[in-house]
Parts: sequence; structure tokens; C-alpha cells
Amino acid sequence: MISMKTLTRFLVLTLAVVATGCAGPGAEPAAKRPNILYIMADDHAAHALSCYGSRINRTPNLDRLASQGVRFDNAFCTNSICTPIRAVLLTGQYSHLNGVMDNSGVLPKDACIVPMALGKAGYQTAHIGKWHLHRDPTGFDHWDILPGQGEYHDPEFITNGVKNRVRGYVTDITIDKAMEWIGTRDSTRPFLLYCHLKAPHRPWEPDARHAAMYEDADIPLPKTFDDDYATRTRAAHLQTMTIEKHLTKTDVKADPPPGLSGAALKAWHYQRYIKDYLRCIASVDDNVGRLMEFLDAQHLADDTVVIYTSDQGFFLGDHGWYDKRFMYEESLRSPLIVRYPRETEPGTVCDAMTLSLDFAPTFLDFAGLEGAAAEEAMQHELQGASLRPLLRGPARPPADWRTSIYYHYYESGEPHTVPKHYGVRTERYKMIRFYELPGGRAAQYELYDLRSDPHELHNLFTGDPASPYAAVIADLTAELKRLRAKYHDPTGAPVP
Ligand SMILES: [Ca+2]
Repeated sequence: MISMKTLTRFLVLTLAVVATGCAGPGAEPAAKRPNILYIMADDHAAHALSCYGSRINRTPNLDRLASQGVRFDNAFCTNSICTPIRAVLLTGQYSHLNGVMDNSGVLPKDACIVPMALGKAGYQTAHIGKWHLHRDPTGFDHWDILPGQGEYHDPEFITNGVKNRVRGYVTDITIDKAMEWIGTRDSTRPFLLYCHLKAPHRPWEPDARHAAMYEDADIPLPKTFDDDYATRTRAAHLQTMTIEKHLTKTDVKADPPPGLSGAALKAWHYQRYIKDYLRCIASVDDNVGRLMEFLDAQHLADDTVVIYTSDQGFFLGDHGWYDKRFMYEESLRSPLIVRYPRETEPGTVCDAMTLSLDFAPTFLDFAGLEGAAAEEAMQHELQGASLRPLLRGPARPPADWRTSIYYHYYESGEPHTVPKHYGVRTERYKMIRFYELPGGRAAQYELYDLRSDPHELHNLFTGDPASPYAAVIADLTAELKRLRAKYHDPTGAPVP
């Protein structure tokens, strides 16, 4: 027997789907809902923000934002690479469900994405900056994107379908465009703005204002710069993303001094790369400060949820690498700062584990759509959880908050040759399974005790049933199976 309420809901839903391809509850004049300003950098590692304890740079504007809101210390991605994370962000689903598994993935045209649901709920929506989903945006009131990876200097944009070139530096321009859109929006309705920065993505081209930073001093080397991968599986030996051998002249922008070799050449590569990376971040930090001043001047700070994050982390010479992809901490972890004065306490630190999946339900939650209503509006299962219960601090997550995370990476080929892998991380342990190694090799595991080995230098995995880690491995294997079932992931070799 179908109740009248259920029937009505079904009819409303069906009509909405027919009309728009994406359901929603219609404009809701309910309690005042906040604006959402989501600022996402590209490849900005958490250990390159001073509020996360950076040893190599200062980020005063981002630090200030963190001091005014919540700093999440365990924010993780689900697949450490650019395009897939953008699809996770918009759909709230893992790569195997949203269809964008690697950087060549195209977001399906009929995908129901967050701006569609928030648009139906009465929000104005815009996407400004890097997009990288290989087709034009859909579902936004306004979009102004960098084609492909975008350019640092005098970049081309596509503004609501029209190509144009803008003189200047990409981070400045992206923030200018964000301010212009906010300044000219319909101020009677809340907004959702995705502001996606190109920086500090490769090839790390700084602007003139920051080009001379760090000129007179070397940046300290990371502790694991000379990791020899002694206890690791084949995967760490096979990759092609080393500071020593795989940075190109475009990356380092000069020929090395004659006669330099070995450790000295590796250190020279590192300095060339990391200084430009940090110079790009200095511009990001300045521009976030500029955007926050603008919000203050527009009297929008109290009613706007400001989020600063990165699509994933990055190796800053850690383990001798640049780039990301691996499930190791530097690449898995993102900075995540949320400020919303009506709900966050200044200076809160939250150590609950969050995932890229959580942004979609969070935005829907702020728009008044929770749980089943959020999934109804999106027309599919949302696999993450709203971060809103974590915002009020001090940091005790709800009793049912996740105690483990699941990760799956797919882009095994060139240019960086990181084999496909999935894994599970708990508060203390991480187990990774490289299930598809070249040459038909059998799958290999790595196990790390993050409490005693935070840099993941000592692989503890063993098949020996008498090992002191046998029980930990059995538990993590069971958890990995449980998570693959929970998230409906049939891709990759099954866990034996
Ligand atoms: Ca990225």
C-alpha cells in the first residue's frame, strides 16, 4: 500500500526529473540559508600551509582563516588525482560509480550534480576557474572555466561557452572573476560558488610579484628525501615521479650548472621545483586574503560558509618524489579549513576523518536537504556525510562517524607509472594492496603503523601467520572487504 505522502513525493520527483534531468524540492523560502564559497587549490599539500605545521613556507591569510573557523587535520581524498576528484566533488560518489576513474575520464552528460540540486533549491550557482572534466559544465547559472589544465600567464577562459583570453596571472584573475560574480549576483538568494584555482599545479609558474621569493636561501629537505624504499613493494620502485630523474626542463626552467651530478643534482632539482611551487602558493595565500577582505566589505562574512581545500595532497620531495597518486599520507591528505561564523567556533581543530565525498552532502545540508531528501534531490546515493555536525567543535565527531576510509587509484600508465591500488586507513594503520603490477606479478601489500611510523618507511606486511601483525592484517582485510561492499566497488581484483 503506497501512502498519499509517498505517492505525492514520487509524482513531484518524477515531474522534476522529466523537466530537468535532476530532481529537487523546488525553491524553498525556509530559514535563511548561507552562501557557500568553495575555494579549491590544485595540488596544495597540507604540509605547505603554516597552520598545518609547514617547515618550508608561511601562509598568513590561510592561517587567519583557520584561526577563525575549523581546521580539519584528517581530510583525505578518495583517488589522488585531479579529474576524478572533481567528479567526486560534484556527484558525492566514488570514481567507480561516477564513471571518472582517471584523468581522461569524462563526467557523464546526464550526471546529476550538486549545482543542479542547489539550483532547484533556490541557490544561484557558479563555477569559476579550473574545471578539467573534459566537457562543458552543466547545471550552473554561470561558468567561467580554464580549458584543460589552464595556463598561468594570460590564460584563456571559456565564459559561458565563449572563448576569451585575459591578460594577467591566473590566480589573480580567478579571484577577480569570483569577486565580480559575487558582486553582481542576485542578492535576494543564497549562492554556491566553486572557485577552483589552477595553482599550485605543475608547471609551477609564479607571478612577477613572488618570483624572487626564497632567492637567497635554500628550502630545507624533507626527512624522507632519500627514502630507498627498502621494505616497500615493487610499486615504489616502478614509479616515474622522482625529483632526481623525472622533472623536465619545463618544470625546473633552467639547465643545471655544469658538472652537477648525484645527490647535488637531485638537491638542485628540488630547490628549483619547490621554490616555484611555494611561490605559486604565496600568490594563492595573498588572493585568499583579498577575497576574504572583499567578503567583509560586502558584509557577507557572517552568512557565507567559506571552505579552503585542495583536490588532493602532493609530495614535496617526500620519498624523493613530486606529484601525488599514491595512498601515502602526503598525497592522500588535503588541507581543509571551514569558516562559518554562525556555526563554527574560532580556532577549532577537528581530527575526524573526512573524505572528498563529504562536500556534496555538506552543501546540500546547508541548502536544507539532508539524508533521504539530499539523495532524492541528487537522484542517487550519496556516499559521504555532511561535515556540518563536525563544525561546532570542540572536535567530538558523532558516534556513527567513520573510523576508517577507503581509497582506490586507477591511473597506472604514463606519465608517472603508479600501479593501480586500493587500501584502507584507520586512525592507526594503513594497508594498501597493489593488485595489478606489471609483468603479471602477484598482488603485493603494504602495511604501516602510522603511530610509530608516520612517514611510512617500514612496511610491516607479512604473510606469516605467526607475525605479531597477523591479527591487524586480518582485521584490515575484513575492513577492506566491508568497505568495498559498502561502497559497491566491484572494480580492481577482489580482496582474497
Ligand atoms: Ca590536483
